[in-house]
Amino acid sequence: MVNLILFGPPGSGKGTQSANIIEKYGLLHLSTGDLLRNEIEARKPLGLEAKKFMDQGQLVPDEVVIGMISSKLDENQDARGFIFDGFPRTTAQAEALDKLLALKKTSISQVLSLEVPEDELIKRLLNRGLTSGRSDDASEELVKARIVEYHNKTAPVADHYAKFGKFKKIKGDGTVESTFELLSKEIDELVS
Ligand code: B4P
Repeated sequence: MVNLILFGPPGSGKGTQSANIIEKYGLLHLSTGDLLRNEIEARKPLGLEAKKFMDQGQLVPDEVVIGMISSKLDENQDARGFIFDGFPRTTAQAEALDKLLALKKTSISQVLSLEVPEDELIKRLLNRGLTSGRSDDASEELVKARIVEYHNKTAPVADHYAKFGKFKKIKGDGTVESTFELLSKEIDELVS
């Protein structure tokens, strides 16, 4: 079983590359951003609570996202592997994920971290905001708040996995296709 974490700041291409990865490798995609947006669209209490944080560029509380991932792992017992996109975003989430996977007698195979300069991240997110209708892409101020949140709370997750030799940086500022080629090289080694 191959379990990947696609890691990186907002706008680094996690969602974009996950779509390519699931198509090529048949892994099950778990994106906490997508799951939260589904809850908001369905006007569920969890979504309405999460929206307060997302609209300010802040992370949603750990217990909310950990609970969501735990349910999804239970619902998909037969998956041949998972790609975690946008999760874990804090060290507490990483520790919880490790425990949930250990209960299923598996673990994270590799963290692939998309490295993109900050000015490119801002450009991409503001560009997406022109058409996505996503409130958290709406202004430069909000986009920058998300990047600050990433540096403060999410970047330490890299050390958590680097300790186990499971963290790998991937150049993410090329085209979607060239970045996918770099990711594929790494994933091919894991699945072979
Ligand atoms: P996410 O949905 O994870 O949002 P994201 O980080 O902006 O997405 P991503 O990085 O996947 O976007 P992509 O580059 O693919 O999270 C949204 C919010 O939900 C968070 O701020 C937080 O509030 C909450 N949340 C989610 N998970 C959480 C958790 N675990 N804990 C707490 N809170 C959580 O796309 C960006 C743009 O770049 C697109 O327009 C794309 O087309 C473009 N792009 C991608 N690759 C490109 C390339 N190579 N060249 C040019 N453009 C490219």
